[in-house]
Amino acid sequence: MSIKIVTLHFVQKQNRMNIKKAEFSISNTDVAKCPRDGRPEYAFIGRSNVGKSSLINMLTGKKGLALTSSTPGKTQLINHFLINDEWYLVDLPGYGYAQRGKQGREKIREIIDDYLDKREELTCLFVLLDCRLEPQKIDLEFINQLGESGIPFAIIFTKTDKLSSSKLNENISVYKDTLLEYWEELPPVFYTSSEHKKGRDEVLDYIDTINQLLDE
Ligand SMILES: Nc1nc2c(ncn2[C@@H]2O[C@H](COP(=O)(O)OP(=O)(O)OP(=O)(O)O)[C@@H](O)[C@H]2O)c(=O)[nH]1
Ligand SMILES: [Mg+2]
Repeated sequence: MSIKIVTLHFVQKQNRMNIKKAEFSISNTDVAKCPRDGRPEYAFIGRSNVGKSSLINMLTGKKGLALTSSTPGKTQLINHFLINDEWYLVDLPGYGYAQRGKQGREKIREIIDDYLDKREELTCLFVLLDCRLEPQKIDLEFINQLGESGIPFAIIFTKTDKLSSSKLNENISVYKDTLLEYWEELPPVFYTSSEHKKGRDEVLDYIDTINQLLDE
């Protein structure tokens, strides 16, 4: 099976985005109650504990903006953060957390699927993958589903501070080969460490370039 994915590929301009303002906007489980101002938004998804909330704090430079925890299952709502009064970062609950039980997992999955299905403002979804792990079935299935529903996405490998550069390269190469078994091409890929503030400029510049294209 070869799925054609929708990605936003372009030559990135070297403009450094400046986060002048980052503020919490609203949290809810109901996509109909998300902000209705039409601003573009960029959401973070991935398995529980992969580092979504930490990444939002690292990108915005505000440590306590999104709540984080060493225990999986911390984020349970759709959280909107307004950036520079112009666009949103969205922290989503993680999928696949076993301790939540089948019912709990299904409820979270419904919130996520509803958001992905209905939220027209979603401009790019960043799928976070823990760089230490081999390709996980749940992540591959999730990404396949994005391909089928035509949602533009990019991949972020998180927690890169936890691996040596040789092990990191090895893991990422295995991951890319696995992705290419399913897809014709790779989406944009980023490498981050919230601990070492790595990958910040690359992710923010990518968002900035898309925002500028939307303004044209
Ligand atoms: N070493 C290291 N630890 C990280 C990094 N990012 C996150 N963590 C840690 O991983 C744990 C989970 O981080 P969160 O940001 O809460 O993860 P999440 O994906 O938002 O989790 P849920 O909200 O439960 O879905 C915390 O203990 C973080 O300190 C990173 O880049 N490096
Ligand atoms: Mg979280």
